[in-house]
Amino acid sequence: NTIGVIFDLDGVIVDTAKYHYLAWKKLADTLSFEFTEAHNELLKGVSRVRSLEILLNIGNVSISEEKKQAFLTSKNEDYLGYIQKMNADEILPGVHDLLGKLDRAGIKYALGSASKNAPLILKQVGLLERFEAIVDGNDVTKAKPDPEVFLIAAKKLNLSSEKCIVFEDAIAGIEAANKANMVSVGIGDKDTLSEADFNFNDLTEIPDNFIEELIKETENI
Ligand code: B16
Ligand code: MG
Repeated sequence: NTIGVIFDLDGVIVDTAKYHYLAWKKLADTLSFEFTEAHNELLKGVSRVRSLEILLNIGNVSISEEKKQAFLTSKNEDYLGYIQKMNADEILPGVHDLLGKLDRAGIKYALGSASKNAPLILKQVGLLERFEAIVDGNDVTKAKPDPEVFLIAAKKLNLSSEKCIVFEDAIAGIEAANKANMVSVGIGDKDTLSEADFNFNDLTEIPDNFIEELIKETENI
């Protein structure tokens, strides 16, 4: 009678949004329109293909399907250049403590990310072996806010949805967790993530007894 945890990657475990931004900005530069960090917020938690569509909308650019594919490839090549330089220093505050606590409590955790590069990023920062299961952009047909990614993760953890707690930094991710009937924990701005069951600015703010309390609460489910 236990629970499981599902972590989003970008914005919860590491901050890869800054590298996505640099790579998308380079593309916007070649297309001669402005792409700001505020624009980049719209791409958080969103799939690569959808991100390109949003970006092209911002620039009011319409291009052929062929060209889109070429842009997706070159953006990802630029992005890979950044993530290949990542190391354990880029793990966000509170991650080590929380994973350690879960390990000691015997609570399993999985990754539920939209990124097709998730395994590489986890390998770079030395966390690949820690996760019981990794579900990423390669495993899903429907992107967040569809709950598919988290439902597959729950299955891999051998747990029912109600027993899973999702840590997410994106609105689409909180929506996905709620749709999956999981406990949603918003990491970041409380007003932006107001749909979450719980809110914290970052993982260091999670109280010591948070997980224990959730175990008690879900005991009767
Ligand atoms: P890729 P997450 C998401 O990761 C990012 O937040 C989002 O900005 C990105 O477009 C998406 O992954 C796809 O990434 O191009 O590497 O497949 O937050 O779901 O861990
Ligand atoms: Mg995220």
